[in-house]
Amino acid sequence: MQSIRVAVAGLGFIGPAHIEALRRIPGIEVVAISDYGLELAQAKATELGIAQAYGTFEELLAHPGLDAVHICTPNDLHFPMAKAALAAGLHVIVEKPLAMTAEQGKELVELAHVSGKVHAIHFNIRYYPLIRHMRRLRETGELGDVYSVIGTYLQDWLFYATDYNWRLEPDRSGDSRAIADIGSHLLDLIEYITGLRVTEVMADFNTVHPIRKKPLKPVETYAGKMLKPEDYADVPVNTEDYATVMLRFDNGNKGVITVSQVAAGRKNRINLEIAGSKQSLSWCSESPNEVWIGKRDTANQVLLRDPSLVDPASGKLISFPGGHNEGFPDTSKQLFKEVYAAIRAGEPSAQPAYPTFDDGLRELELCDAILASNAQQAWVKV
Ligand code: SOE
Repeated sequence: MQSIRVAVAGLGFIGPAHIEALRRIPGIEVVAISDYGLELAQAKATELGIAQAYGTFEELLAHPGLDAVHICTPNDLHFPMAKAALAAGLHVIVEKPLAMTAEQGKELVELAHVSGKVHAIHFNIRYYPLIRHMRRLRETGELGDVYSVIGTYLQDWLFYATDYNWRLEPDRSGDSRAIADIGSHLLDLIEYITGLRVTEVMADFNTVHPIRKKPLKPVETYAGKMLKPEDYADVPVNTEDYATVMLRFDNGNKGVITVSQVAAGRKNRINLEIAGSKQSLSWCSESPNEVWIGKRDTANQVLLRDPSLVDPASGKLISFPGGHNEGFPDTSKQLFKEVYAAIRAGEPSAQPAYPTFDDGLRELELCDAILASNAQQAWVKV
């Protein structure tokens, strides 16, 4: 089988996770990487066992015989890099958020559609098998009509004023932080599982640390927790540490999400509570191999991830028997398996099962409406 040759740009927190996932899929070879400057890129390439390192994205794109590129750089680089990669005739996989604004997102969607290339966004949380099982319960009518959705996404890696990261800098991360960074996952999951569309939002943000202490040397995502307090610079921060957003759905019912990156003890915890007219579903990313099924008239149930207990569409995302738990790293492997099946076919599938730039644009449009609602302290239509 001819190897698919892949390049990865950006080797901070998630880039190496992409590489690890790609290496678990037969027929894919990660042949080159790029990062900020040749020295850093070469160090990362040596550490990861990648043959070729480049100090610029332009050089990476010029690597001979590439088929696809993964863009895992800070948010401000997603748009220019994805645009250049499509122009270079590559299949493109971008980390979320797709871009900094819906306007940039719209341009990328148009370019991607015209290119005929596979375009995907790393909404990997969809690929916990029981997330797809929850969607199937809704599609088959077993959930019933959705009465309400309550979602939370809580972290503590930015808990201290001395926790610092590029996501705190609007020119690199965008005008929203917690909503764009983790709220995007939560809203994507809600619309993916329920099939509903959010039509209006009412948002209220809070910046718990309006002044943060910026360490005077680079810090990778999550690594800030390892630093000892010493020579920091005071930096004003105006993006949200916390947000609650009330939601109105196109079926007339409602929901609410809360995201926070300053919730001590919650490391990376997504919790979904979906109430249907026939039963309720509840799922938590800290125990992703089980889903709670709530009943009015009989005992509640807990379903454990097991290929024999879910339908084939969800079973496709399960590599190990029941009880042999799968987790965060497996979600990227399962997502890339579906993306690379399309790449191996040479073109996007007509109805992609994987999240595309169109899904990335959807989150940017939701984020823009949420930002406007918080600014106006009023309901805003999406
Ligand atoms: C930081 O909040 C982060 O790395 C997000 O950017 C990722 O999308 C999420 O999967 C884990 O947390």
